Amino acid sequence: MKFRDAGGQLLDEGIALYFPAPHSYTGEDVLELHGHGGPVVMQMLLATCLDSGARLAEPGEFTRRALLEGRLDLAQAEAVADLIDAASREAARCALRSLSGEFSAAIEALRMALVELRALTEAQLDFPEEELDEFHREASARRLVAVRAALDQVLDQSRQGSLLRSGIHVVLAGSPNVGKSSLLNRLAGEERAIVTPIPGTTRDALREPIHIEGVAVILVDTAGLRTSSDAIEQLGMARTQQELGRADVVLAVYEAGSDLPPLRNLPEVARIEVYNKVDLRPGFEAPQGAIAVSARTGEGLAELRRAILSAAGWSATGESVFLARERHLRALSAARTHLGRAAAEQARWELFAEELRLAHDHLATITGAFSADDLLGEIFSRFCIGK
Ligand SMILES: Nc1nc2c(ncn2[C@@H]2O[C@H](COP(=O)(O)OP(=O)(O)OP(=O)(O)O)[C@@H](O)[C@H]2O)c(=O)[nH]1
Ligand SMILES: [Mg+2]
Repeated sequence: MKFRDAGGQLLDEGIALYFPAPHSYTGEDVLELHGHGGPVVMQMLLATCLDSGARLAEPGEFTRRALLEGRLDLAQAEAVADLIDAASREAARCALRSLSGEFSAAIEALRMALVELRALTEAQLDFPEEELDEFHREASARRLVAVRAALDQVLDQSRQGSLLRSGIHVVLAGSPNVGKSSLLNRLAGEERAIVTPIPGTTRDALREPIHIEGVAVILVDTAGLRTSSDAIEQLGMARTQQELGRADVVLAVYEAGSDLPPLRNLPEVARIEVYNKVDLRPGFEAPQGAIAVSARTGEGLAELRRAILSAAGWSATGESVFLARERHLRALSAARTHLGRAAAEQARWELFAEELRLAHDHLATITGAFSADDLLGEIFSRFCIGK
């Protein structure tokens, strides 16, 4: 059809699609105009709509409306933003699964199990003198064990998924000249970092996003650690320490066959010991658990890639991973803590019931069954404009 402005002037030709409620994304009446695109024509079309009384959507407004109309729950709404922001194939796949409601269903199943357990418990509170007391206690203890196991599983799947959201931070650390920058270049498949035979080449931390088996990994090359009086090098080493503080996995890089002292003061995170330059040491055997590689020939790199994923806790089962947000992880952990307390309070029925209630409330915040308005505002303000 032809798009014209208020004066009848032709703007563009395109399609107008009408979605009557409730068969639209938001569940309301929606009219979509599809033009030819191009910034100028689009701007004119938009200006004409605005002049006729429309207004621009706020960030996340469509999804917010969909939520308020009950088309999506909170976890699904967040999955929309995750899908748009997905930085890797795996992340996009997981976001889509959350959007289709898989994560919400898992949370809902936990919540329902808790509701049943609570119903059983509260009934006991009303009739404390009943004879069946002991029987009920045992039944609820059994149910609690099952709910805790199910929650642990969801938490585990969510922790894995949270790695997909943010990408796995892998920091290369080691003495100068062991080949950290060369390894980064090899893993990235590009000459990103400067490599020279001069110890102390890298002065600043360098980040390089890569993918390993479809999983986003952020490699960080750092200044080699040694005692140095060079002011720039010292600043560089301070950055190395900062980066180490954010690492999910540390690659402690050594030179094969040289007896450099082991790295000290590494953070308490997963670590892989890497012996580089094995091409110079034929027959070199890496110590137990360490990996021998050559940035020059590429030897050992496939093994190193696999080791990075497994050290980060990524298992390639893929299918059952939830793209959880920090908020979800916190709620799940809080629920877990309360269930743990409930297990310890089985002799005191009122406290047991109260802990169950608290666990239930935390779970409910994930899908938004009882969410406060400010939480909604916080979530939607991070959306890209419109959607
Ligand atoms: N033969 C051989 N040489 C390597 C290998 N990896 C790195 N080198 C050489 O070792 C020297 C130092 O490499 P870099 O990658 O700059 O080492 P670095 O650990 O980043 O050093 P700094 O930035 O100074 O801390 C360069 O001359 C590289 O060509 C390897 O696997 N085999
Ligand atoms: Mg370097």
